[in-house]
Amino acid sequence: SNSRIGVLVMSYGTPQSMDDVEAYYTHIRRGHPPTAEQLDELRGRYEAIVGGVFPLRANTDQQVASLQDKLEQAAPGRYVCYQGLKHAKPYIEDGVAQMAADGIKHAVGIVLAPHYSIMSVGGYNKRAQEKAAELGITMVCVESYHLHPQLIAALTERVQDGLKRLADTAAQERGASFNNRTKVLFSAHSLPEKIREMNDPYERQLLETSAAVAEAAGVTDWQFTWQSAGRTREPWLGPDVLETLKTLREEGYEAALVAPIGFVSDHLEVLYDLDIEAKAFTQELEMSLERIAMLNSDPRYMETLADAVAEAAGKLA
Ligand code: FEC
Repeated sequence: SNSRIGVLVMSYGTPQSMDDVEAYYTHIRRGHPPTAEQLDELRGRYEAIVGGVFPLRANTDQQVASLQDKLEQAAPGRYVCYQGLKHAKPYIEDGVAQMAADGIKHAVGIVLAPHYSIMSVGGYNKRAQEKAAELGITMVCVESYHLHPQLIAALTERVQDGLKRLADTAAQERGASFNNRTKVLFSAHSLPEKIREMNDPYERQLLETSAAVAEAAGVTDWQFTWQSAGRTREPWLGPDVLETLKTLREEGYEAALVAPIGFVSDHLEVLYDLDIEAKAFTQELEMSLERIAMLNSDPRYMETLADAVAEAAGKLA
C-alpha cells in the first residue's frame, strides 16, 4: 500500500499543435465538430498569439512542477502531483488512472482557477471524483481559494506594477493632454446567464477577489467586467470587456488597466482577447490599455495552492 497522497492538478488544456486544434475544439463543444469557418477563426487566433506555440501547455507543466516543489518543502515525501486536463491529454481521467496505477489510495483534486462555478471548477471536480470512485481512490476536491492572502498579495503587486506601466504608456500615447482618468477593470471568463438561477457562487467570489485586491492596492476607481463569452445563442453574463471599454471612453476615461483575475496563466483568452483584440479596440477609441502580468508560477500563487491542498488533505479519512 501507498501512504503518499496524490494531488490531481487540473487545468483547461490546450492543443498539442495546429493540427490538433479541431479535435480540441470538438472536445470543448462536447463532441460537436466546429464548422470550417469556426475552426479557421480559432486557428487564426492561435496563430496571432504565438504562431504555432501553445503557451498554456508549458505554463501548466511549470505550475505543476513548482507546486510539487512547494509541497515537497512543506511535507517531504507526503504528496505526489499528477496533471489532469479538461479538454486535452492527459485528461482528468488519465491523471486519476495514473494515480491508481501507482498505487495511490488517497488524493486531493485542485483546479488552476481560483473561483468556483458549477460550470467551471464543478465540472472538473465531478469528472475527477467519478474516476476516483471507479478506481477505489478516496478524493477530496478543493472548490476555491479566491481570498487566500498570498493570492491577494500577488495580484495586488501586479495591479500596482500595471498602474505604473499604464501611466508610462498613457504619457507616451496621450502626451500632455492625458486627463489622468484611469479605471482598473477586473475580469473573468463569462458564463451562460443561467448560472444566476443556480445560485452559483462564481460572480460573488469574483467580486470578493476584486474588492480585496482593489483595497490592498489602494485603488478606488474600479469595476468588474466579463470577457471571452462563448459564441452561442444563449445569453452570457455581461457587459463584455469591449462594451465596458467603450462606455468608459464615453464617460471620459482615457486609460484602463485590465486585471483578468479569473485566469492564472498566459494563454489564448488573455494573449488574444485582451492583448490583441481589446488593445486594438482601445487604440481606435484613443484610449490607453495595459494588462496585469499573469500569476503563472509566482511563488505566492504556489503557496496558495499548497495551503489549499494541505487543508483538503486534512479532510481525508
Ligand atoms: O490557451 C488555450 O489554448 C486555452 C485558453 C482557454 C482558457 C479557457 C478558460 C475557461 N473557459 C471557460 C468556459 C468556457 C465555455 C465555453 C468555452 C469555450 C472555449 C473555446 C476556446 C476556449 N474556451 Fe474556455 N478557455 C479557453 C479556450 N469556454 C478556444 C471555444 C471557442 C470560443 O468560444 O472561443 C463554451 C463551450 C461551449 O461551446 O459550450 C463555457 C471558463 C474558463 C476559466 C476557468 C478555467 O480555466 O477552467 C469558465 C484558459
